[in-house]
Amino acid sequence: MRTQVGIVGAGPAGLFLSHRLARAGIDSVVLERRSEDYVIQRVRAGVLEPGTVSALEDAGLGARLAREGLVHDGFELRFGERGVRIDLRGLTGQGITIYGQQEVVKDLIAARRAAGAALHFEVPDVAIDRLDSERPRLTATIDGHRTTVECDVVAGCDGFHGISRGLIPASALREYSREYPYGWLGILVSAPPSSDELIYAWHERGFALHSMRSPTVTRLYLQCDPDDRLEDWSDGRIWAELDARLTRPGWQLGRGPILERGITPMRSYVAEPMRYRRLFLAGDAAHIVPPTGAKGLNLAIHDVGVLCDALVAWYREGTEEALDRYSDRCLARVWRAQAFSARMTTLLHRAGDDRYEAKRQRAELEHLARSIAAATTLAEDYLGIAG
Ligand code: RFL
Ligand code: PHB
Repeated sequence: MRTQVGIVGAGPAGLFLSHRLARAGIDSVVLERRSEDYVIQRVRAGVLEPGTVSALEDAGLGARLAREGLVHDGFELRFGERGVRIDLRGLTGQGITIYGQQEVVKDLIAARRAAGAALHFEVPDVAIDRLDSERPRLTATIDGHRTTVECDVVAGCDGFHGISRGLIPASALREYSREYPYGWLGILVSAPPSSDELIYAWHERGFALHSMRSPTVTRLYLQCDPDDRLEDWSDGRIWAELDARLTRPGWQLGRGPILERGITPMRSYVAEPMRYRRLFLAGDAAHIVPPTGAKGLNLAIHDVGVLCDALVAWYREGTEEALDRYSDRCLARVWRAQAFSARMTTLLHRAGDDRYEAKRQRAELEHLARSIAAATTLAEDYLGIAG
C-alpha cells in the first residue's frame, strides 16, 4: 500500500487528522490496535473549549454537536458550604460545550466511513521503520494479511502508551513529567445532572467533580488513591463519598444506576520536540495533563490543526517551514495548559494530612471568590483563550 500520511491510532487525534487531511485532498491510512466498539465506548473527556468547537465546526462536524452539545456559561468551585461561580460568559464573553469525547469519535468515524476512508481497526502489531528515509513505512497485519504501507510522513497519534514516541532516539528527545499521589475514580450514572453546570469541589476528604454528558446522564469523579482497585469501591461507598464531598445546604446529589466505572492515574508529561525527522507526534502521544483542567482532548485537536495546516503547505507549496515550526507552535499551548492543569490539580486535591496545604488552597479559593482579576485569569485558561 502507498499513502501520503500514515497515521497510528484512531483516537480523537488520529481520526481528526485523517478527516482534516482528506478535506484538503491528502490521502491517509489509519491503523488502530483496538476494535471500533472499544474506541467508541471508551468514556473519557467531556469539555470542549470554544476553539475546539470551532475547529470541529469548520471541519464539517458541527451538526450533531450543535444539537446535542450543552453550552455552559460558567462552573462552580465548591468548598465546604461555600460556592463560587466562575462566570465564564460574563468574564470573557464565551462558554464551554459539554459533548462527550465518545460522541466526537463517533462523528469522526461516521464522517471517515462516509468518505470511504482507509480506517483499520484491530491491527495488533503496527511497526514503524525507515524513519530516517524519505519513505517511512508502517508494517502490520491488516485483515489477516501482512501489509506494508509506504508513507511520506508518519503521524504518531497513538496515545501515551503507544509505540511511536519510543522510536525517537533518547538523544533527540527531552521528557518532562510529574506524578501525583492521587487518582480519579470516575462513574457514569443514569440520572439527570443535579446542577445545570459543572461543580469542582474542594473537600477535606478529597476532591470531587460533578459533570454530565446529557440531560439524562451524569458523570461524577472522586479523588482516590492511585493504587485503589475498583473492588475497593462499592456503590455504597462511592455514593457516601460523593454526598460527603459535594454536599451543600439545600442541594442534593441525584442517584441512579452506575453505567460505567474506572480509575485513572494522574500525570503530567511532555515530550520535546514533537517531531523526529518524518515522524510527528500529536495529542497524548506527546503530552498528557491531569484531567482537572479538562485540556487533553482540546490539546489533541489543536495539535492536529497545526499539523494539518503544515502538511497542506508542504504538499501544496513545497515549503517545509511550517512543518519545522510544528513542535514549537504546539508546545507553547501545551505548556500553558500544563501550567493550568497542574494549578487546578494542586488547588483542589487533598494532599495527605498536610494542614498547611489545605490552608493555602482555601486562601486561593477565597481569593477567586473576591478577585475579578483572578477569576478572569482562571476563566481564560479554562476556555483556552489565555494568550
Ligand atoms: P487516545 O484517545 O489515547 O487515542 C490513541 C489511540 O491510539 C491507539 N493505539 C494504537 N494503535 C495502533 N498501534 C498501537 N501500537 C497503538 N497504541 C495505541 C489507542 O488504542 C487509541 O485508540 O489519544 P488522542 O487521540 O491523543 O486523544 C487524547 C484524549 O483521548 C485525552 O487527552 C483526553 O481523553 C483526556 N481527558 C480530557 N480531555 C479534555 O480535553 N477534557 C476533559 O474533560 C477530559 N477528561 C480525560 C478526561 C481523560 C480521562 N482519562 C480516562 C485518561 C477524563 C478522563 C477520566
Ligand atoms: C468530564 O465530564 O469527563 C470532565 C469534566 C471536567 C473535567 C474533567 C472531566 O475537568
